[in-house]
Amino acid sequence: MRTVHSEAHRRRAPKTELSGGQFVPPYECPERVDMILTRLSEVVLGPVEAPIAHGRAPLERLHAPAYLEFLEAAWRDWSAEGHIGEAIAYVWPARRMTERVPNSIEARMGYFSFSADTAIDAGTWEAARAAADVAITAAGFVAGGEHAAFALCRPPGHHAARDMYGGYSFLNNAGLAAQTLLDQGAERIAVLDVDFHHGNGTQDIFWQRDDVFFASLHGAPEHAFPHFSGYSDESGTGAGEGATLNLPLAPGTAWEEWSHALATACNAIADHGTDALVVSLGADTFENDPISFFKLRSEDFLRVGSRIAKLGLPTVFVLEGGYAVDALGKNIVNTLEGFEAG
Ligand code: Q9C
Ligand code: ZN
Repeated sequence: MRTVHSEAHRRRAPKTELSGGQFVPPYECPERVDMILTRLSEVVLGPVEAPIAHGRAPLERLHAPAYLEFLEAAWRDWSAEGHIGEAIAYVWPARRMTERVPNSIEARMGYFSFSADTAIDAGTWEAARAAADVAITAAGFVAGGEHAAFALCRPPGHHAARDMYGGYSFLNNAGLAAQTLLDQGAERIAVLDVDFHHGNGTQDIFWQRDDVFFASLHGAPEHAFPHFSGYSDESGTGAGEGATLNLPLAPGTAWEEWSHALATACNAIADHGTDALVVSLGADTFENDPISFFKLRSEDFLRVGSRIAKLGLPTVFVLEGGYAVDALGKNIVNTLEGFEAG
């Protein structure tokens, strides 16, 4: 399969992440992509190619224009206040407070986000746009007849909702891939989210739609970020009723139980009758991931790929999380190799 990748991801290199009451070097770092590129160069998977720039129009299919305007201007507006540190939200419109859209940057940071882990720096918008172009380009390959493609993108996307960033995500790369497949002729798409965390953003974007079936395996919200979504009773609404499937799993979940949930998700996708598949591919399910609590081993990722291949669907893999950086190349590429081996 072909891989799409842009060096512009390096423009996102914040120095800070608020974690455990301290500022730490961000888990979601440029070296993650280096590890995957190195592993890709060691195996025979296919070429690595640059994305096509698609501009703003595809972003506006899924994200609110006011949100995109906010993201584009956030660093400039924050810097203009004379702040020394990176742009981090710290006040949100919580219960019973007003939801009117504010003008001041410190209020807009909270209005357009849901978590404080994600700092915005000078290159964030440029990198997020390049990641979206990577995902859209990879989806275009599959829409054009390729059996599969890998969008090697960062920052990740599955936490990005219609008008909120957080969880290291700004633009919903997997959602953009799904919308691209629909716009180029598919009638029904499934998004299978195997990242450790719940894909709250993807769920939000497709919540009321029946043309994108969303299935997610993730750490149960009682114990895991983003905490306020991903319960098993969240199943969509309106036309989208039944088109969302959440499979929350307990701390310590290892291959046997995790793979059972994967089979449940894959069977639901098969039953739904979709034309193509988008996989939100995170490897933070790995046993040594520093911020997660599942226990998958590196060899298990081969089996993840081969189980997904059994669906027999044209497939776009979109990189999400995975923070055990030294093992990330192996774990991600194992998934792709397992898929290619069938
Ligand atoms: N103390 C993705 O994997 N912060 N995002 C966790 C732990 C958020 C993960 C804080 C983790 C977001 C794409
Ligand atoms: Zn994750």
